[in-house]
Amino acid sequence: MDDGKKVWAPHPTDGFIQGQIVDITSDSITVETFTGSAGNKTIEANYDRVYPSEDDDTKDVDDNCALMYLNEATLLNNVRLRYKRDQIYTYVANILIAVNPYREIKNIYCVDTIRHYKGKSIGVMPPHVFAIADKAYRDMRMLKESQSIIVSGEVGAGKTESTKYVLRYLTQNWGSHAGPIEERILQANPLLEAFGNAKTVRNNNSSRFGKFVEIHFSSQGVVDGGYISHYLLEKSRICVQNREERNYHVFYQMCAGAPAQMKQQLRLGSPDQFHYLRQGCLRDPVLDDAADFGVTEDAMRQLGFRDDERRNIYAIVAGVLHLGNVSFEDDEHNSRGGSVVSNVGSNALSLTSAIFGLENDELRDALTARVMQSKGGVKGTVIKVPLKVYEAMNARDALAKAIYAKLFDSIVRKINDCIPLKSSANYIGVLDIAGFEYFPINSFEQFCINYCNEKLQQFFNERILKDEQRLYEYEGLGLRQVNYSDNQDCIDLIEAKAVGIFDLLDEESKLPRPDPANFTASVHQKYPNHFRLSVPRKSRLKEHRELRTEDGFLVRHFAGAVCYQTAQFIEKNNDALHASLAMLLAEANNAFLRALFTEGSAKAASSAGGGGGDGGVRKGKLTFISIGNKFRTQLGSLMEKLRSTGTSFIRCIKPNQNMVGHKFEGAQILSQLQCSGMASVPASWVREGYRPAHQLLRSTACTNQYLQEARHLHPRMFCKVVKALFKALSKKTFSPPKRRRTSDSDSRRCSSDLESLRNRPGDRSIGAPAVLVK
Ligand code: AOV
Ligand code: MG
Repeated sequence: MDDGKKVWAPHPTDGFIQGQIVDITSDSITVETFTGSAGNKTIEANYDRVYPSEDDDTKDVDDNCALMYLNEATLLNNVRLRYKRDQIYTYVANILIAVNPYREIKNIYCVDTIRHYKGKSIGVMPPHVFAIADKAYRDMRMLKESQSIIVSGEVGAGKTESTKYVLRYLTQNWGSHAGPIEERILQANPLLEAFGNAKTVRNNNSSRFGKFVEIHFSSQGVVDGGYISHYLLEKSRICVQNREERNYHVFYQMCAGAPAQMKQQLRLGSPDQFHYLRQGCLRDPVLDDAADFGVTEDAMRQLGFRDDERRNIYAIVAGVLHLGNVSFEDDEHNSRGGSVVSNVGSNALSLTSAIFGLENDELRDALTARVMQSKGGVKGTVIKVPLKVYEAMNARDALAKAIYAKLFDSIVRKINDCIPLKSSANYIGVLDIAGFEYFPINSFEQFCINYCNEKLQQFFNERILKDEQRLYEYEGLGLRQVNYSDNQDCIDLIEAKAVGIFDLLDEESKLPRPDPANFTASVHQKYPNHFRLSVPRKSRLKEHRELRTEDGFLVRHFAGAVCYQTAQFIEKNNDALHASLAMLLAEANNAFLRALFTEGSAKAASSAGGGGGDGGVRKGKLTFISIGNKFRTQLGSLMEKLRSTGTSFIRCIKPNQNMVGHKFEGAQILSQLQCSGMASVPASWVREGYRPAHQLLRSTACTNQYLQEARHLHPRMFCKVVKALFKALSKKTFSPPKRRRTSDSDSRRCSSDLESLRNRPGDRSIGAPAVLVK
């Protein structure tokens, strides 16, 4: 590096800051920053954290690979320049970076724009989610292979919005024109969001479930139906929310927007009348609950939900709210303790019974006593054990959660019935899961969500970074390993059979008296020196004095360390409803409710059992169904599915924590780019002073320039590069690689991957070559 040349030095808030080198010692570089005339600051940094800057650092490029210097700092600067110019999308080769603008940008999603992107290769038009959707479609048609588009990013980064644009693009361009099927596929979104999204402190429309939406196409390439799979709705939210958060949107929508007659019939008032809503915040300034009720209602109508079906759904939602108002007090007439429904609660109890079609007395009994088989005496004798107030409240909450979750399942089932596949040659699936998240206190929900994000990150590594590596090998350049952080160890820690955290949790749950502290201790015992796991941070615990070290653990995820409080892991992991409540529901007069449990439970039992046979464990009258186990199985088959498709990636970036436009928090964004692997690929190219020939060949225009630049390489490297380039040029394409000494399946996969690269439909990446930087 020349003295006086512009460089990027690390900066705690901006990520990188520009300056010039003023001193170099044996282990660090001192950079004087350009912060204006008054008092230039100096920064001392490690060699490998100071990067060369582009000569013209005000010029942005569509594809980051077109930069002269490919490194984290120029990547960040490029994304920053573009964000300032309202260009929220940037490529890194075929991967799309999407920065959430947190405001409307004119015309970027309009019908005309959709039309302009149709049939265009990546790089022809400015970067866009539409271009990624189009590529998926062209790949699907050309390779006759199903495709998936994986949208990832942390909470609030814009995954759900991007997903909707992708679906809109696909349905609008290749709709059937014959039926309303594509309209229905789109309408599934507002409906799912009403029931499965909620305001959290990180996103006021946060998805509290994951989904994989498949659009199926006929052999003519026309939309022919859809299918939605959903993953793990967050159930705790139905009964409890943080003070600044809310329950699922639909509750507030009904309170605000339901027609007067429905409100009267279901006894709905303002949200503050309901215990399940009162704990959180009641209103969100951005959301219009009354208007959104209309949106939900329209969505159901357009999907083809009949009047009675909609009425049934609303009734269940209202029933859950009334159930939450059933309160208890100590039973003074019972010397053995126990509880009774309080005076205030009894009105709620009768409303709930009326809506659910239950006998008032039976519901009350089921909430305040537990049916058990007697231990001594005649075998099979059933006794009633009275419940304490807090136990009765738990029973009530468990019932509410079970009912709402089953309702959600049934809505997804119903949507799928409304978008049936007539035929399916191939599909394009879009994956939108809840993003990596951490709160001051994190529980089982965050644990599952973050585990899911680990799995996706691994898939990305596998698809992009490992493939990249294979190409290096194939081009015969003997490069060092592509540097990315393998997270297999973290995944094993969580999901490994018998010794992973999920199985340790199940182990404890199956005991007669499961104890969270035992579970936590068993985790720490199993992994005393695991890099990914440690005791919770002390500082974190100080803020919440009720926590002790043995009450949780800390996991170092790919996207950051998260402290989990394990107090409720055991109950949250158990999906089984207490026998007396389950029996009650199976006999409800409300046929819709009854069906939720008779149809749903059979399904749940079978899918949970699929996870290795230990999904359901008989424990007296109470069945234990492990949510963690079920989720692991579901994700396993999702990954299988993704591996069998071609994939495109959209990496969403959250620009700031305030959820506002025009605010670019460099350091936060840099960390997201690093975590998502976006900084890895180009960084390794730069380190080696080499850009793979396959990148270059997408645009022959830059081959000459490349050779010019390659002169700067070490002669031995130069020879290799030229050889690889000529080899590739003479064949115009790649031929399958030489057989490596790998397992059979591995090499088969490798050659089929290269095959698909070779056949990649004319995507052109406008890449100029990199130069050797050090
Ligand atoms: P997420 O899906 O990634 O979070 P969303 O897609 O819900 O995030 O985006 C959060 C908010 O950002 C939206 O409600 C919009 O206000 C805004 N937003 C996102 N993308 C755009 C865009 N392209 N244009 C304008 N505004 C946008 V989570 O589901 O919480 O992980 O669990
Ligand atoms: Mg979302």
